[in-house]
Amino acid sequence: HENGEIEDLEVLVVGMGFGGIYLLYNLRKKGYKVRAVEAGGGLGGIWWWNSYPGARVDTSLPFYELSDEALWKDWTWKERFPAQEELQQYFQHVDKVWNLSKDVQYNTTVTGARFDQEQNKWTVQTDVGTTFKCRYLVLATGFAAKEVIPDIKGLETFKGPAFHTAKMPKGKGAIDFQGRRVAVIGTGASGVQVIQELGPIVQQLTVFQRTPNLALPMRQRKLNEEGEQARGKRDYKYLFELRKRTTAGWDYSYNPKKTFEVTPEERNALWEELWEKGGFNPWLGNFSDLMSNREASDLMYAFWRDKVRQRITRPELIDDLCPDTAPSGSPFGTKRPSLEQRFYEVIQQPNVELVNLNKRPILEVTPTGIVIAEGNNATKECSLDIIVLATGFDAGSGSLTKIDIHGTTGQSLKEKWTKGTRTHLGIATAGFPNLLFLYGPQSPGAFAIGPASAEIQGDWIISCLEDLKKLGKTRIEALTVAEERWAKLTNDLMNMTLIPTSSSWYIGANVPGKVREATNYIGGLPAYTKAIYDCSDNGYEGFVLN
Ligand code: NA7
Repeated sequence: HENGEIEDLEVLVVGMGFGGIYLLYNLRKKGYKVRAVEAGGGLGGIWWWNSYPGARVDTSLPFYELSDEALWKDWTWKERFPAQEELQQYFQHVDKVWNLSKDVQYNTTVTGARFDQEQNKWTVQTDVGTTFKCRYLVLATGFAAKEVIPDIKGLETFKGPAFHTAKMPKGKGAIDFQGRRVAVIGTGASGVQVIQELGPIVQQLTVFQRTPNLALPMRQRKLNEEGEQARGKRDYKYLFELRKRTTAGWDYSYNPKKTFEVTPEERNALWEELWEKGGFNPWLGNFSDLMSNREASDLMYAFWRDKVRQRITRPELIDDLCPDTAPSGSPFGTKRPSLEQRFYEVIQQPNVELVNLNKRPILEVTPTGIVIAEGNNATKECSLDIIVLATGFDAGSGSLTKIDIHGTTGQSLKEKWTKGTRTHLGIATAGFPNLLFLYGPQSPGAFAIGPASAEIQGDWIISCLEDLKKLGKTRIEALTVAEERWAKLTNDLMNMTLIPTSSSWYIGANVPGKVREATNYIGGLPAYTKAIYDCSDNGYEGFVLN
């Protein structure tokens, strides 16, 4: 189609990360007239956008890939936790095998959508002028499509490149960090990765840290092609089944025992074992009360602290990196930990300065650097060439409310969710018929492995559209009472944990002014799968079909 022309589709999928890709391919296979739009220039969602040095997934293989044998049989991974470049190659492989790009309009951002009640169809506007008409609009825009840009005085006056980690210039105009003076603001997962990568190559790195990261060892390693991968692939079918049946999509769940049920020797033995395994093992393979019992969390914090302190050779950094007790707003386990490779060594390099923002806050950004308060009314300007904002995302709802969507009530989605997100099963919301979310807020989304969440929800959405077709219906809408129930459930589950005591994006606490509520359903993949299929088995309970 040409720009400006309206395409009349059964389904328009927005976003080509794992979720959108899975849906586009499988709906097309079933004969649907379906197309996709993607804001980026290629497939991969966050793996297209996040191209900062060191960007790497925190989920190991084979759990972080699609389960179709046609895709994995001829694909070989090089590392246990692949970097963005390798993930990009994987998505190109998926594109080739599944032949997706012919149905994707790239470099196109959906700006708004209106529901036509006469026809039960959506009209969808984009920033390039193309308009789509579709029966069902599926937003697979991911949990991290809206960046958090800190409100720092003078930021816009900086002369050099200043960008969020998800928006680093690519291709022509790409950034050369070699020998430059660089600032990184934020020490979350993205910050840790970019810091440990840049430290060794830049002239000077200044790290602005608000809260120390309770980073865990990644234990990265190369995968041996013939032996290890070929052997591993014999288990793939079993592993892909298994990932649907564990809480977060791994081949393990929490240890059924509680922290204080075992002897100190048993406890330490398990912790040492999990520490050696690396990855999220010390978090998601830990005792079952790690995230609900503050004493358990604090004891695990002490274990973590002592491990990290063994690597600190500059004692003046101990309080900033691994203080005696868990940092405020960050009990162990309540934030998604980063997986580090050599972060604690890099942060201690002579060319790296750690600025603890609680002691030395940023006063302003000038055209040439960042001015910080040094105490006793003294200030200091850090001279800089480049500023990297590793300041995170308006997770979950932010990816959806940034689109100007109007359903049947006159209220936009953003207006509807001002006082709190409301969805039925994390998939739909009242007043917005035929609008479906994949990997959206109040779904397992980012609290479970991405491809596993996406496939579980994607399969359900497909079976839902198939049922509607069989029943001769053209409209599905969530009921208010059902979404109130689901919001209560997702928040009740979250409130059973310590997460609400943290400043994590899991409860929207990282965005000033955002409602504090569960951004994800944390009841685990098996319980979620049961909930969505109980709903459809009971005649789409909580929805009205017309
Ligand atoms: P995160 O994990 O939300 O980290 C953001 C970091 O930025 C974190 O250290 C924040 O400190 C810091 N931050 C945010 N706003 C500010 C301001 N205004 N000033 C200073 N520092 C600030 O985002 P990531 O991109 O690292 O990771 C997101 C997810 O992607 C991650 O969980 C993985 O799933 C992959 P804070 O801790 O809030 O004090």
